Amino acid sequence: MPEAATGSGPELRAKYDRDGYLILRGLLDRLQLQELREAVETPLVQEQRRANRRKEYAGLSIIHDIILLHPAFLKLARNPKLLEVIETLIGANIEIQHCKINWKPGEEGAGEVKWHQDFPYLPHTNYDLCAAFLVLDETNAENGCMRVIPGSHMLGAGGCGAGAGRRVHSSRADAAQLVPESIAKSTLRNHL
Ligand SMILES: O=C(O)CCC(=O)C(=O)O
Repeated sequence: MPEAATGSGPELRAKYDRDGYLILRGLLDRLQLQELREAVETPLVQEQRRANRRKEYAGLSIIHDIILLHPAFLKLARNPKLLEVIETLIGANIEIQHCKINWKPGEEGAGEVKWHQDFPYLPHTNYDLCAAFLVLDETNAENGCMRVIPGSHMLGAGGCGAGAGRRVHSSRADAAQLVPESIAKSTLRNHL
């Protein structure tokens, strides 16, 4: 299991600036998680999941603007503990830029999301953005956890390949092999 980040606000901020991500545990309690797990099982959400299955990603299904579909997700977006951490990282006056839920089949190669950076998808004039990623199911290397390359945000945004710079050039993605096994197995994001 990967090491969770702990410490004061400035310590969390320093770790985030250095590595490009933080792993936090216990932000939500059991009941809050249960509420979200029940929300994803509701007919409305499941109907959208089936409708949005993406053939080109071998079964990955994405519902954008999930906070508009079920109030449990809006409640999550307003969770004071979550907002407190985000404020520590990027400052106050937080706005949602977008939100979504991803379903990945838990089989090898199914629903694979390739190495990429988010920033070129959401060009902004500064870097006061962060992605909050919550895992609702157990996730590990075998069932396709998201992975990150610690510190690779320092390579810069969009400079990672020919063309739009959204997908990462394979030589950069090879850097994934440098990620310590303990991190690679457990980190949540497949991001540079
Ligand atoms: O779930 C994953 O493996 C990656 C998801 C992701 O990177 C994204 O949605 O931007």
